[in-house]
Amino acid sequence: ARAQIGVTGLAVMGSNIARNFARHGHTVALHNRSVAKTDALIAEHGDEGDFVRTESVDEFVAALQRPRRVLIMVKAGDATDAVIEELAAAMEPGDIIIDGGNALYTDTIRREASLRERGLHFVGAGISGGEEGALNGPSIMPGGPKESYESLGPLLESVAAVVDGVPCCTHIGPDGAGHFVKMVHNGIEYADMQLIGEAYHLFRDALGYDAAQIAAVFGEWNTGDLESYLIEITAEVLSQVDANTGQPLVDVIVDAAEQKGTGRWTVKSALDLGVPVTGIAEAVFARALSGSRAQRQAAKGLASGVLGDKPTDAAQFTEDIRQALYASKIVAYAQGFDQIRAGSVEYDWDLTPGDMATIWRGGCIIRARFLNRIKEAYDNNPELTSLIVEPYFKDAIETAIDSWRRVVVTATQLGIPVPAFASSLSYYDGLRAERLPAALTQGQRDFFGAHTYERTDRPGKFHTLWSGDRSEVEA
Ligand code: NBP
Repeated sequence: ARAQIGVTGLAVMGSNIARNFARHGHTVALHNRSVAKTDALIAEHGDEGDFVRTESVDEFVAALQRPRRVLIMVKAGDATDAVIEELAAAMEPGDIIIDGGNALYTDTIRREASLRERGLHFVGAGISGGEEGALNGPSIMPGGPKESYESLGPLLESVAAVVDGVPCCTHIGPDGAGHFVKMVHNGIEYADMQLIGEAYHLFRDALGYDAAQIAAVFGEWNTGDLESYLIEITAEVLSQVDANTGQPLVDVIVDAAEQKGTGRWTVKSALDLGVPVTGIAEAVFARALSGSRAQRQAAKGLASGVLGDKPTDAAQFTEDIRQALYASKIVAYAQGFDQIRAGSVEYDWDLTPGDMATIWRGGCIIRARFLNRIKEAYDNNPELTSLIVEPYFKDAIETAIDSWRRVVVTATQLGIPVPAFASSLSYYDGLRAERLPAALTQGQRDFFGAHTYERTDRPGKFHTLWSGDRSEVEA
């Protein structure tokens, strides 16, 4: 047995990460359900490093040095359970199974518990960066037992992206912690993409810019505070011209966004945890709305009730959109980090939020200059209550606030939907409000359900005898 790591599941992600390991000098055992993918990988890239071709699971497991380390990169869900079962039957106590797929973190918790009983280590590792990241350096979020990271960490860190000499990989926390933070990462990615989409919509419909003009603005933005992978690829997508029609490609793509489910998972988890991730939720719903073809067809031609004119100062409105995007992005991250903290408490994971900011700086889809600021914020104060009160972000929002409001007002007057910009602003206004209408909600709840309320002037729980003499009693 000579392989340091085995990879099973050699579709695009698995084969790229196997090549990444091999390019870093590791001997990699290869396995796939259908041997054709294994052979294709060896035929096309066998010269990139030392690969061990295997056909059966037994042969695959026998090719590995102990403790054996196997990375599973198959379709998330039932396939993962099937592969784990086959591997576990062939492996021995102390061996490590890593699931690098997009597993739901509760599945990871279940799998970890069941494999622990059998003496095997199970590491649910979130891997971000798509196929390019898998090959050239992804951001890796491994959970599972801390001991397994001792043997696994150096191997994973050797293939991860590196920023300022720091690998974008660290032990996140026990059992499902790695897949949980990967899920929240994907939720933030949804919010970020939606915000960029809303900015594009405003350029198109409020300023009348064509795709090439908008691409130029995003290209320019990518040299400043907004510098990020998503802004960069936005400029590239908007610049692409369709070979068939000569039109900008974006103008011939059907405007119905699909989703694979990680954004939805993030919102479901946030609902359970009671964390208001409004930006992520609006992003998930905006995709759903775009795909509501029957309703959109039926709603065509409904009254627009447009008030006011399009902005006349394009330079000013462009800067307003940039500021609104930045402020809303701060809110989306603040909400995501709140969810990470809440998950940590709920599952007793003892997560360090600053670690996420560090390992998301490179390799992953949401990599951005901005994450350095979040890392600094958590370095300065690991117990930070919310990103929006940290001095740098507080100042950034103060600078942006007028622009942010102008963008939401203008969009509303023109009938351009901006659910993520608007809900992020409402979240901000909600958090900073002196008095929220929740007092009235509590009164209503007490009226119809005797749910009680607290008072501003003395401790305790109280109930008004609404159907009696309306005097107040202590509950
Ligand atoms: P896919 O998600 O398309 O899965 C294809 C692989 O799963 C093939 O190797 C296939 O084997 C194997 N497989 C299936 Br399907 N059912 C199986 C079963 N019952 N037993 C054994 N093997 C089975 O591959 P991918 O796009 O490379 O993604 C791999 C994982 O990485 C997924 O969990 C994905 O969510 C995650 N991920 C993907 C990206 C991305 O950008 N694509 C990014 C981050 C994470 P076969 O060749 O024999 O059919």
